[in-house]
Amino acid sequence: MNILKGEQFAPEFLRISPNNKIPAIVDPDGPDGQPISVFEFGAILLYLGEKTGRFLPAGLRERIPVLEWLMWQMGGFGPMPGQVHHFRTMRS
Ligand SMILES: N[C@@H](CCC(=O)N[C@@H](CS)C(=O)NCC(=O)O)C(=O)O
Repeated sequence: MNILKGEQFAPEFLRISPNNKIPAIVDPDGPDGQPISVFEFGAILLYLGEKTGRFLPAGLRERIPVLEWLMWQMGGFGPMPGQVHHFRTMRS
């Protein structure tokens, strides 16, 4: 997916990622053995953590710090370099 060429707006990609953003994944071995697509960083990480049983502790006390840092990444840090990239690209 080359976002500099606008490939994120292709209809087949929008079916996977309706907000035309990467990352997005397709897991051919989703729930019940059926394929599933997931978009948004946080949703992808939660999905993979749930599916593999790794990096997302079952206990609430252990899970909370993982969720705290995930939310920090999604709402605090993540958007900043994303916007820098977007506006630097748009400027030129
Ligand atoms: N909220 C999204 C943001 C992802 C994002 O900003 N992706 C950028 C690249 S870093 C993108 O795909 N931009 C393409 C566009 O906006 O057309 C997430 O966390 O997954």
